Amino acid sequence: MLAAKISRRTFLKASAAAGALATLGSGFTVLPKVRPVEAATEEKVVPSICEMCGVKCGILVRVREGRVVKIEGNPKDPQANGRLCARGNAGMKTLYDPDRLKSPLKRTGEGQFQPITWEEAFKEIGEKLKELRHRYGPQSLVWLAHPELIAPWEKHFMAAFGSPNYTGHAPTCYSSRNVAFEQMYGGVPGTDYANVRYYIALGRNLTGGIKNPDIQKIVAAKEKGAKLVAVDPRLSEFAFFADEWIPIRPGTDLALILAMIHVIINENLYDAAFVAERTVGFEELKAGVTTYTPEWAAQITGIEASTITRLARELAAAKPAAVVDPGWHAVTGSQYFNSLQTARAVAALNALLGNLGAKGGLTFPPKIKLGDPSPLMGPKPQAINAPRWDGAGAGKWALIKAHGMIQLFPQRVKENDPYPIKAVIINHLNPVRSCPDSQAFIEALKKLELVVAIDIQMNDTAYYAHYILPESTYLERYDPIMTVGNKVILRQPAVPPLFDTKGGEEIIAGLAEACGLGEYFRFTLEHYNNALLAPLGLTQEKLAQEGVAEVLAEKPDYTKLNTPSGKIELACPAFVKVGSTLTPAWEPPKVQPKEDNFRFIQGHVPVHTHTTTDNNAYLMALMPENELWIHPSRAAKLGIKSGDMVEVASEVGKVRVKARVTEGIHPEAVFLAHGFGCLVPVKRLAYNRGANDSMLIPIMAAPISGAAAQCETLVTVRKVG
Ligand SMILES: Nc1nc2c(c(=O)[nH]1)N[C@H]1C(S)=C(S)[C@@H](COP(=O)(O)OP(=O)(O)OC[C@H]3O[C@@H](n4cnc5c(=O)[nH]c(N)nc54)[C@H](O)[C@@H]3O)O[C@H]1N2
Ligand SMILES: Nc1nc2c(c(=O)[nH]1)N[C@H]1C(S)=C(S)[C@@H](COP(=O)(O)OP(=O)(O)OC[C@H]3O[C@@H](n4cnc5c(=O)[nH]c(N)nc54)[C@H](O)[C@@H]3O)O[C@H]1N2
Ligand code: SF4
Ligand SMILES: [Mo]
Repeated sequence: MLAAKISRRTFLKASAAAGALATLGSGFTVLPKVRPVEAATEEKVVPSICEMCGVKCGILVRVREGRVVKIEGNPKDPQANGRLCARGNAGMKTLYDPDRLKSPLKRTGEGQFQPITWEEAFKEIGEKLKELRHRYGPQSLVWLAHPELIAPWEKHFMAAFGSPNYTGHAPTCYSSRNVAFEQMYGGVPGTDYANVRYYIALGRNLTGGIKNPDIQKIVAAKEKGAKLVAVDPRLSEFAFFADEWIPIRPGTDLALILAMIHVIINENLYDAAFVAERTVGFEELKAGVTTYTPEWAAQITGIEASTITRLARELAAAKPAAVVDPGWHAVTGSQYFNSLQTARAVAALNALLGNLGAKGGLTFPPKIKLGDPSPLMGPKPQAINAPRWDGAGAGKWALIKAHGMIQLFPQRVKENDPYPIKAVIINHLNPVRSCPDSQAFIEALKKLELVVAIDIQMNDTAYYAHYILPESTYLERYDPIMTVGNKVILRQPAVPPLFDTKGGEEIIAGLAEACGLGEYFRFTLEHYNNALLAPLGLTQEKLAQEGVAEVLAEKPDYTKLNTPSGKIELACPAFVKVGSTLTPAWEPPKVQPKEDNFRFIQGHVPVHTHTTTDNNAYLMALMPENELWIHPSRAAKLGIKSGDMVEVASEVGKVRVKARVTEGIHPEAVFLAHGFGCLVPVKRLAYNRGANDSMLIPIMAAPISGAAAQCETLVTVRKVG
């Protein structure tokens, strides 16, 4: 049984130093046991934070003779709990990747770069930024990032520069889920996975789109007898692990959830006391779902009406330790035009179960009161009047100020709309492959007067930059502190930088100095961390010893939510103001495949992180390329067998990739794992391995949430070899 195999011991002992591989039947891959590293007198153990994905588990880094020899989970860290996933274990190969960026680079031609000094790089970038600000105004600079621990520094730089254009990756990931829960619950709750008794995942692939702490908890819940249901058009890693797999027609989860609400209200299975005390708008919700019967939903979803009714009854019977996962990326996050309505329906259904704040239900994290570093951070930046480049936060996009619409960047650059964008700084992000339409993004980068990429490796986006500034990896640098639950955690270097790289804070302060904004950055990262830690009686130095400290945290008050009514808004006027319905309502997905084409769906895999790990030797040994999943009934008609090369084509691009014929995919869809098909020859392991999904996806913005809706893409498939 998988649950037994992913034991604490396996996680702890799994080491990236292993050569041989063990693959569990689910496709969830862990590395086998190896000899424990022998304690040597000179060995030091540095507690720090993993950055092989955004989850940031606590790690213990073993260093011998100045070299990292092993990375383990920190048992004191609430996320790692002593264990790491395959990617966390493989971090050494990112540190010691021979293809890493080793010094600042300046572009000299297509794919050609020359090493320059940091002084030269800062000076030349600073002069260009000053010139562009003078000619086009500060809003002509956009900063794109996957916001990480350094994000407050990036935002401070942009505020000092006078540009409103700091933009994260949200619409390619979680915008719809966040907008729904922010408006209805006042924030996005997590799930108490450890204690859940009945759990439904709408495409939330817990064992594939991994969050280390959650996977450990859901395994524990399963061991205690929880029932796990995976709704997914694909036999995902979680569908394999769960008790029941419901292979839904893609894009139709909204109908399933609306019908479950219908059943739970009609059969009086909801938590009436909770609904009366903690929600508003129940009568409107009830009236809104009268026509959404299981029979209606069966026709749309392809799931039998009796199954829908059974799932609703089983879920309600387990309340309040019963949850439909709010999700992350896929269905409720950003992949469909109706993702926002789906997330709203999920939020409403959970409320009917009365699970907010209950054991095994939805939870908000406790809050730690940190200090205010702003007195250190120079003069108060002037107010900015220019609108954002992407329009987020105004008019029909009023609800997405914090999320933006990064995917529109190529169009806005091309059209000089709403004003000329002339320069971009891109940190910890690879939009050429993580945003839709890779080719359009490349064209936009070529049009700009200044492109600066900050990364640890030459990614597909940096390849088009005028300047590349190499950041030290997470094993070589400090970062702003982070908090999880009631703990504060520090990232600190395990080894000094191997090459001529700098920490993010030095890069940002260096850029600021060079464009005349030095007065905003007359403080060090240690000053900054100490200011945050001051109320807790801690300093960076003290925290460095164990890497983790437990502190006092304020428990959330579920009786007073951060919504206009202070309660869960089942009927939510905020959505009406931006042109939507008061309560969750059916909206079909944007596109519908026919007999000669497919819906193109994508997702993440257990042993890689997006496009970040495609040159990591250990992880590439585990999974070197992706394959196109196609159903046997469709493959037969197209004469396609497993292993054949196929061409996949959409309205914006074409890719070639191997086919994998499998019953584990809905016949109307084909699936490709995200994160392959690197376009840059410098990354020797990654280059041209598998196919780049983003090449096929047109640029879109779903109504209200602005989500990128990557799965609203139609493709044709033909055999080419
Ligand atoms: N078609 C399609 N597109 C998708 C997805 C999908 O499933 N399908 N998934 C979406 C999702 S959920 C997300 S979150 C986004 C992610 O999209 P991105 O945020 O662009 O993530 P990556 O593609 O991994 O690129 C991250 C970059 O950060 C760099 N990096 C890693 N560590 C460091 C560091 O310590 N410092 C610096 N400066 N850089 C570092 C890596 O080398 C890499 O170049 O992609 C989205 N795009
Ligand atoms: N190993 C690993 N872990 C990761 C990441 C990673 O890249 N690698 N990325 C991290 C990030 S940034 C994120 S956002 C999360 C993402 O975590 P998830 O949101 O759980 O992961 P995705 O891979 O985006 O999920 C896609 C699943 O949704 C299914 N799906 C597609 N269309 C539909 C549909 O219409 N209905 C239903 N019910 N299912 C559908 C797909 O088949 C796939 O199994 O993972 C995080 N953890
Ligand atoms: S989930 Fe895995 S890769 Fe992500 S931070 Fe944790 S150990 Fe590292
Ligand atoms: Mo994501």
